[in-house]
Amino acid sequence: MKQKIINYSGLKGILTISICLVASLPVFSQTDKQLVIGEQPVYKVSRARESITIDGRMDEPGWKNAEVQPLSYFFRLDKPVDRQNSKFRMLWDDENLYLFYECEDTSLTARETKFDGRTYIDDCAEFFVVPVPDSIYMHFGFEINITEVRYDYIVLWRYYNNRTFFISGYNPEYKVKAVCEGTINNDKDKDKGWTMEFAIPFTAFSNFQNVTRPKPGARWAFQAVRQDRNSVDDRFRSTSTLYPIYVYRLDVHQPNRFGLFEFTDN
Ligand SMILES: [Ca+2]
Ligand SMILES: [Ca+2]
Ligand SMILES: [Ca+2]
Repeated sequence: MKQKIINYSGLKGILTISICLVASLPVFSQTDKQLVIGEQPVYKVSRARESITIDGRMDEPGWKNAEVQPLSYFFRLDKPVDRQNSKFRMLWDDENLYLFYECEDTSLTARETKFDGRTYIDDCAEFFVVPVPDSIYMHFGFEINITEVRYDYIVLWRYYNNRTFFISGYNPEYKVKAVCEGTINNDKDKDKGWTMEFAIPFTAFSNFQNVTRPKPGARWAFQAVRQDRNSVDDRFRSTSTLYPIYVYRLDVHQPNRFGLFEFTDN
């Protein structure tokens, strides 16, 4: 069977992915007990009843209706200061997925200024998603630092010779806004934290989203991650995740550790 996996056309990098990709790549079933230790909880995504303004603030009443989950699985912890709390929320409507990250942070730090650069070394919100209810070897990734520098890509996890490939030429349209309480890149003072609000249109997933259309009851696989860097001169950062990482240490992209979210009408 001839497979067309990814085709970029024009400057916008319009993505087309054939359904063959889903059928042909190896799949970890969410119910495969050999691969999944315990059942991952399903995040229930409430509907946004009114328009959401992407301003980094939770002023809209809809956010009060969103399920709140802590990013409570920490790794790469060095000092107690590295264990800072984060909360994750998500909503949806007919056009968009909305994300909200709310993070305590005593030291706001972000150095990357280059689009598609190493934002993940900074204070950074990360979201990995694939519009199917299974952990396949491919996902879409969004990693935005607190100065709103974007790194977006498609991951092909351990795709060839056990190597993982990041296709950074994927540059979808979406909105993101961060609000910082404190001073960025000043180690001398004590900051309060940051928030980040996203609207990712379903069109960012191109025709892939037709596999499991957003509607009540539909489930997609995902992971939410926060990177926490606390020193301007040291690239060390701690990491916290919504779902646990416990097979390949430090690899937040391992797809069989993703959880699921479910679109609801609530
Ligand atoms: Ca808002
Ligand atoms: Ca990109
Ligand atoms: Ca920090």
